[in-house]
Amino acid sequence: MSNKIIEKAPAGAGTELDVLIIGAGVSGLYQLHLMREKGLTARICEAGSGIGGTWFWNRYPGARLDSESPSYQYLFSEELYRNWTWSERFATQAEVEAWLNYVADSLALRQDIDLDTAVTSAVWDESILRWTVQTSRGTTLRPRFVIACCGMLSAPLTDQFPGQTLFKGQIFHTARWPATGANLAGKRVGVIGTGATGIQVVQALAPVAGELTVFVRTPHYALPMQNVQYSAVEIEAYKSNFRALQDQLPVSFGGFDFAPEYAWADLSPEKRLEILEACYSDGSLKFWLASFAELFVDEEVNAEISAFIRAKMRARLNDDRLSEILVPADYGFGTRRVPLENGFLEAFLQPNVHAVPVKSNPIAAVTPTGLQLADGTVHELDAIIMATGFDAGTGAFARIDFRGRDGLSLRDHWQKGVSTAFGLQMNGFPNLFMTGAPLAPSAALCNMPICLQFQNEWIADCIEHVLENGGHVIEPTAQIEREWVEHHDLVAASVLMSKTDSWYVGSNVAGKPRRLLAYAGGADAYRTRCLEIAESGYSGFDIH
Ligand code: N01
Repeated sequence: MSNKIIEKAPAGAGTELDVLIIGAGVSGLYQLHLMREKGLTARICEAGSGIGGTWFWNRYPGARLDSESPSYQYLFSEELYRNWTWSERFATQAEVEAWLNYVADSLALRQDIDLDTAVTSAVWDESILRWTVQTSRGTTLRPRFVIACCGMLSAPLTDQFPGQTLFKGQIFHTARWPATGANLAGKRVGVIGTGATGIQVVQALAPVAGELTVFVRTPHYALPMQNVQYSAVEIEAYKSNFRALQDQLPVSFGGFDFAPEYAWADLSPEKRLEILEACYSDGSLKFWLASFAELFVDEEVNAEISAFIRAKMRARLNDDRLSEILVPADYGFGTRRVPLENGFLEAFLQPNVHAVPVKSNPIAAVTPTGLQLADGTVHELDAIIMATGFDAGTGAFARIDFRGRDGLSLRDHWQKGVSTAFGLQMNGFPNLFMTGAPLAPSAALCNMPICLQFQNEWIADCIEHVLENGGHVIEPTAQIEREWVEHHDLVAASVLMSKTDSWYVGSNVAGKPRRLLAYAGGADAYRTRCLEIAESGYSGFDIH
């Protein structure tokens, strides 16, 4: 069966485009498809040398999905869905990257994608009602609309320690992993960071590295993944479920096909435990997102569920010293992004894997031969892996020099406080749209493709509306942006994750104003609000 859904599509070459899309990841690819469907000329500028966004850049050992493959999907075409076959429940980075290349080929998108082309600046020109966009290739484009699909987690925190350039061995950030791979077999490898990325790296490298030393500042709750290779029967079963996913996921709280079924307060302690055990055994994000909704808002419930996970972790480790380093003690389960793991804790039981606590004795510098801690201890290493995370939400947008009306700088705008209207637009930046940006569920409190698709579709319909009604420019009013930020903050104040330090609130970047980056009121409520705006003729948005 042919993978081609669209045999021919209009080329968007030329400098005076209708739409410039930044980024060829999950979001940008679909946005390009939608723009073509609307009959608009559009191109993607992509900084990477391949398609896939996050799934192109994050090719570190062990990288894989922790949403289930069949629901980490585009839902607009059953043919597209059925013609790709996932081999396992939680697919590897390589498989997700291959899938996105399949999508690009099936929709004939490549002809309108410029790889190795980073957008460096975008300046609004009021005299011609267009953006002037400069790229790293020295080209200039003049689109009417810019849609920044830059990614929520794509500005890696690379330069973190004094002396990094002096290191004589190899030094990597996980989000800039070399396409040719890295030969770490038998080497002395240091891993900095135990977030979702560090966890995947550690469990992948424990059997490979000669000595693996893991520098742990804040331990993460470990939730075991139950991965399975799909049989032919299971493949047909998940493919046959497409219509149900299409109906349910977009209107769900978090873009997943599970939701909490019971309230904690209604159940006996025995029944609560039974549900926790069942969700735990499922080996998916269900334990976090669909056991008990109260864990996000109620400190007592959260404390009990945190204690449940801690006990599981301690039992797995069966080692007081390791438990002290690796079991979280000072924040509640689910108040940081919960990753799934597969043998992460057990890796530390191997003789070649060492946990080094660095909270009270922090990493002070990289030396030519290793890492030095504040107390002067040096760990000699052949390779250092920085799983140190990202300037999330704002970072990928702010590294582009966006200048809105009257030269307003996006960087300056956000330095005072991260603010958007629905994570889709900002006052002062006409005809600039964003996906995966702060103050929307797609800022990582959601199964990303599901929430991104909704934003892509809303933007496409919005641009169509503007043009069909003879408009040239759309921009949210300062008032509707303020109202959305106030509503966002009200919801954020009710969830415990606002109180815990993590990239969710920007506390991992020095000087970043604190605000919960993702809208926590649910993808379903967000969708309803955005659709109301569209149905009202975009009230709160100035169109002229
Ligand atoms: O980044 P992180 P990540 N000294 O910020 C530590 C998604 N994702 O790349 O917590 C010592 O979570 C830092 O310590 P602390 C997912 O949404 C998805 O792991 O700041 N340590 C922390 O341990 C995830 O949440 C998948 O005290 C330092 C780590 O580095 C998001 O990406 C897989 C340090 C950073 O953790 C980001 O995850 C992977 C220092 N100076 C990622 N500086 C999937 O499975 C930082 N750290 C789909």
